[in-house]
Amino acid sequence: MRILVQLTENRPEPWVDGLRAALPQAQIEIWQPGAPQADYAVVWLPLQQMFDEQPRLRGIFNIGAGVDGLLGLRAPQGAQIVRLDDAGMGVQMAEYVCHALIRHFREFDAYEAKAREGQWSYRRPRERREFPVGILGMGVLGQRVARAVAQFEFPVNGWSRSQRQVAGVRGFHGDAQLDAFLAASRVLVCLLPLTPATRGILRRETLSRLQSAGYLINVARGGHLVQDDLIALIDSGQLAGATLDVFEAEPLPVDHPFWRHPKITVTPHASARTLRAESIAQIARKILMIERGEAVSGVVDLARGY
Ligand code: NDP
Ligand code: OXD
Repeated sequence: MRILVQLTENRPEPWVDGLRAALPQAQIEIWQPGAPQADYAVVWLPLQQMFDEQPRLRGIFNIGAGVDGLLGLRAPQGAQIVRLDDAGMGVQMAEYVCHALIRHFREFDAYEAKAREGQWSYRRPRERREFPVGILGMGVLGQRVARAVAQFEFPVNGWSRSQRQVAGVRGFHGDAQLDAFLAASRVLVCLLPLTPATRGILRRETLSRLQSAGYLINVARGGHLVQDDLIALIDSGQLAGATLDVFEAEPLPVDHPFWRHPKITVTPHASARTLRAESIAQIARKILMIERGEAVSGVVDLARGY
């Protein structure tokens, strides 16, 4: 079995070493133009040239959960595209979202500002029932986040494409129920894949349907958000603020207004990092399953976009 590794924005060598240790029977190399035909590829933002040159690929493993970087490409016909399925990202995402939510709900930013001035000053306790959390995208990560948020006893709403029943979550699905979902939510968490159907979903029209003083946590993709609409809604007081981990252009340009906005918290696409050891173990396990003719989870439907 032959495996090629082609990673943009990531060093391929540690992946090659890890894959060789996990699959000693396989021949594993960094892809170069003209490489011999392989069975599997491990990729991040792959080049069309590799797909064109490798028509015999049977599996293409994306080292992230989001496959938006592959959507414009023509993959070899017989290849299943497989994304990371949690692989240690779920718990990180749960930490990140709970931190952002609780920091906002408990007003820790205001406490920190007072502490910097040496001031001992209380804030009025807020009611968590007045902070229902709406999660856009109830897949692997959305469900993990919903579970963590529910542990802190916030009401949780979830929105997905198909109908889903998740314990402790009020479920909404499809475009027809989006408005009702937004109206039932005050804190909005975006955990959708970026597809033609979801691009720009965080815009004036949708964000202004949130309960008053709404708050946005975007941990999915920058392309979900219409940036100017967010700033206008915060500046007008309709939204209380936002925590943003992902941006249309990454790194976020140094002169971007998000960096300095007092009600926007920015992190550098760090909410759930790909963990190499977990990811390699998952990919190796799935390659062996495909070799045995078994079905694997996390197979992407390119027509659907995720
Ligand atoms: P999944 O594919 O498991 O879940 C996607 C969810 O979105 C599903 O519930 C799906 O609905 C729903 N969905 C998709 N399209 C629509 C639509 N048009 N309308 C309504 N619901 C829709 O993905 P993951 O949970 O694993 O990951 C989600 C995203 O998180 C990734 O695509 C990636 O962009 C982002 N991400 C960001 C990271 C970061 O560091 N910031 C790290 C990892 C991921 P249904 O259940 O019906 O299929
Ligand atoms: C991912 C990411 O999609 O890191 O996994 O953003």
